[in-house]
Amino acid sequence: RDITVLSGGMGGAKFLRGLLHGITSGTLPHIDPDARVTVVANTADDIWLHGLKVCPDLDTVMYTLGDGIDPERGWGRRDETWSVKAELEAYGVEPTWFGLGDRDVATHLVRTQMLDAGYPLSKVTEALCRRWQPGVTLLPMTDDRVETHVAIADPDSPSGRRVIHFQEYWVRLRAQVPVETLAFVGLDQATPAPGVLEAVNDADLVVLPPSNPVVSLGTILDVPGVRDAVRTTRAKVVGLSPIVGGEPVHGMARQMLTAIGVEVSAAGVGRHYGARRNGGLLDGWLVDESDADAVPALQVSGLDAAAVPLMMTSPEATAAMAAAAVRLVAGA
Ligand code: FO1
Ligand code: CA
Repeated sequence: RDITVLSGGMGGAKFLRGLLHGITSGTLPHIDPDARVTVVANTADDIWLHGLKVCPDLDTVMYTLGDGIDPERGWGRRDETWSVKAELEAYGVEPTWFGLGDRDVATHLVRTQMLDAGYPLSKVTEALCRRWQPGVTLLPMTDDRVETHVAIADPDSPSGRRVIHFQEYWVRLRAQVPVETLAFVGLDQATPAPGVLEAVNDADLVVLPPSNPVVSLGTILDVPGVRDAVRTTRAKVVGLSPIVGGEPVHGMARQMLTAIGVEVSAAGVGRHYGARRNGGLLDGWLVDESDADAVPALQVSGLDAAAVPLMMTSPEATAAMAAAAVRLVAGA
């Protein structure tokens, strides 16, 4: 069986670690221990900084599955040091709000050098993964440059607003101010990276993990061709809610969902993706047990839904979530 997972950064990476744990331990129904996993990762929070191309979601997945991640932060390298950051600050070079660790910088140097030499991001990612051996095929959603920008209110600006890079919104402003609009620069001109459409079309199972539905999975789905591939693949498509008990488990889903007019609830996100039999994306939608009361209404709207514990507290707990997701669509 081939499994394809569309992934953002931390939520997706954590889910993938549990999924791989479930596969290798043989606890996923109908899935062989030698099942292959392909990950299509979001690249819309990528940023150029100090002349370097930084791909946070690709690196978070690669480091997490390659056991190089800092487990406390959930991003960047373990045992990190920060001399480069301190030296840049001593020069007064902006931005100082984004931390490139010394070990992490090596990844960005290799990536940028290969991009400058003409390799596409997908080839660069393959090369980086030769070191990290993440146990999955890791694909960027596109080789083209795509960047998420966020418009926020700014009374000092003549237009009344200011547009900043997604990373500035998330890291410097900690997502503490409302989003007026989101702009996904380059997204509608982007083409899927080699292997992305095949990974969706030829899979037996496509999983939408509990990643951000707007700035992680929304951007992957909006790469022209990807959403249609998910709609029409012969694979079963199952998603796991990133909203638990009416609250985003992690990150900035509230601001982002509000900005695109989607209700911040497990049911709201499920309806946003939609049921495949009604032209949407999902065969099944898994919500947390605390959102079990949403299941009957979701089923009425055509979506097979079930409620199980959805907190990724350990690889074992996450593997159990993955098993429930497989079970939900296995019979469908
Ligand atoms: N997150 C932070 O909160 N502060 C940082 O300084 C920071 C630096 C950073 C560098 C490389 C990288 O791969 C990720 C980094 N992140 C940092 C995480 C990143 O901002 C995000 O969490 C995501 O892009 C959202 O998925
Ligand atoms: Ca992300």
